[in-house]
Amino acid sequence: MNETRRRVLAAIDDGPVAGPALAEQLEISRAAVWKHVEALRDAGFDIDSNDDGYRLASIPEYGGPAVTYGLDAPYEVEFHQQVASTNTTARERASKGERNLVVLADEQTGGRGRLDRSWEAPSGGIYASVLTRPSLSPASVPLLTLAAAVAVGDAAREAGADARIKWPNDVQVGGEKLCGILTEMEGEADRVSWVVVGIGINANVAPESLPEGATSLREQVGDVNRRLFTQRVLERYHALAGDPDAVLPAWREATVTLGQRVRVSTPEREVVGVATDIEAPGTLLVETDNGVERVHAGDCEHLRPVQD
Ligand code: BT5
Repeated sequence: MNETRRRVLAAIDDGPVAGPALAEQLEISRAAVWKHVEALRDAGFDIDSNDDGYRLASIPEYGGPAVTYGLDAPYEVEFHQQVASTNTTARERASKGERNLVVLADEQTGGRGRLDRSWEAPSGGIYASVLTRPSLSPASVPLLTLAAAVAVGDAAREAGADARIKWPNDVQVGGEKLCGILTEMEGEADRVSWVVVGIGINANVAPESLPEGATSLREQVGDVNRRLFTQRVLERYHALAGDPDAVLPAWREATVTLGQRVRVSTPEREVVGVATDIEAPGTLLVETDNGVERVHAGDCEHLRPVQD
């Protein structure tokens, strides 16, 4: 949303504000005020106008302008009712030089997981890919995946779900998957060019439309306000991405993996033991029979504790 439109909305939020006063406040012509108001109405904002002036009556339920409105993070939001994969679209935007963009969709027809797996993304979920160009080395990028998991976990707990993070990239409730994260990037050895953090949240979707082992916010706590939920996730993600030292402590607080017996599978090996801690940028420490092993990436299974 352009800056003037943002300011128009802020000004008429507690309205009414008369047209001439608005024009003066924003230092634009009265005709320009009218043009912006019409554009905002087209975007779904309900703006009353009468003799007293303009007043914001309601905002759209969901979509790009709705999520951008009042968002405390520097992202533009590009919304699609349906798209193949928000990560793929965000990568295309990255190749055109864009930054600080969130590609958001109601539904994906070709949602992607890690390692060419697919992600079921029926209408009603939250599918968001955050494109940024951080001053980070590629080696530090896994921290952003953790930051996204913390952000979703916090938002889900605020909504009443008992959400916990499973290393490295899942948010679960009661062992069932609520959210997955797919981080993609391009860069040189010592500097990232762009990063896309793709976040898939089973929000207002029926569990029957999801694979086995998945759950949704609808199932756990009932439907949520997707506009507010998405804003909370983006705001928390943005704050953590700008404060990397805060990520690991927040992650430790919210994870279910630490203290568990785990089996971590990577293409090269399998590590079994007790997950004891996490190190930057996202390395899991596993206490095995042969000492501590460090695992940088992989699929993690929580095992039942050994019975005595
Ligand atoms: C992930 O992969 O969990 C990453 C998922 C990222 C999805 C987001 S949506 C927005 C953005 N655009 C995209 O195209 N992708 C990102 P992974 O850890 O590999 O888990 C994939 C596995 O999770 C699948 O093989 C299924 O077993 C399972 N799965 C598929 N859809 C699911 C869903 N909706 N809920 C829970 N589990 C699901």
